[in-house]
Amino acid sequence: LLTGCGQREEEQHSPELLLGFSQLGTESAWRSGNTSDIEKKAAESGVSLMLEIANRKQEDQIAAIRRFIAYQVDVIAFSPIVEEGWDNVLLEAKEAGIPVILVDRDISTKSEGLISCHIGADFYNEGVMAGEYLIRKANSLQMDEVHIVEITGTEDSTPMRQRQAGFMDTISSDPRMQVIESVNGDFLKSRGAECMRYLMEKYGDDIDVVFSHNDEMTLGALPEIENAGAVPGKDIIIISIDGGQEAIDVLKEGKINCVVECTPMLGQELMDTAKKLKNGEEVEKVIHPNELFFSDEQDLSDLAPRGY
Ligand code: GYE
Repeated sequence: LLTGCGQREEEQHSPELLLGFSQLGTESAWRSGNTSDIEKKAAESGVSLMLEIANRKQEDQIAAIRRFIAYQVDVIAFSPIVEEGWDNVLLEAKEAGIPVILVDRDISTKSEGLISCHIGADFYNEGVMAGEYLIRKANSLQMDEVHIVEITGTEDSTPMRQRQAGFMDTISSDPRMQVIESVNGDFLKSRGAECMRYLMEKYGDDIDVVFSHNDEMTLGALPEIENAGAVPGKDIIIISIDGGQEAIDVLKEGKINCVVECTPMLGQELMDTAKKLKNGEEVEKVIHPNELFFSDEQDLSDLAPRGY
């Protein structure tokens, strides 16, 4: 009798679902906002979350996924730092019968059926929006040559590859556009600063545009432009991606010209999808959130706080 009561109690209080999530790191406001949103939405949805934050190392993420498998979680989710190299651990998850959701970044694999769903932004389209803005801006300033430097995100990561591809595909039909150098800033503020210092020393006044793959690197780059005696937003057109509060404030000050939104608020979709997978329901293969775009073409005085 006692055991029976105990069991019923346990059933009532046990969480609906145990979700293991491997976050790739803490490199940006975007990343911290993404982690907090997932923690918040898990708590609100009655999902018990095993959260592991890797130190931007693929092997840490693989070890975390192996712990989730050993623990027999219901669903595994992770944000892969790079696209290649996940097949072995994902096969192990598949053999254990645990569905896997990709959050934010994608993977590249030739194996079928390793992933149930990918919830993340359309990074290619973000690059397209950045390129389209630049074409409009060059038209309005009547520029006849546009010298661009690109500060890219982590090599071999989805947002780095797709943002670059979308941007290049968009500007390449415009003969004024010329990317004079592309450097790897690894999505880090400190690297953004180093890259910009190097670029200012090498090209100085020749730079018309900085296309930076995230806000963190942009915020690192701006003081380096000023130190070199140029005015960001005026002498050099600054294009960024993410749309965190700090970058939006700097956009309003006029030192950034355009910020393409990439929302980190993926927690609710993740919880809903994980529950469906646990119940054996069908889910969509790819889920892209809606995204906005902010620039000096708009009045942003009424913009709500960004939340990251
Ligand atoms: O743009 C950047 C973060 O993968 C979309 O990673 C994410 C990117 C984001 O470090 O700030």
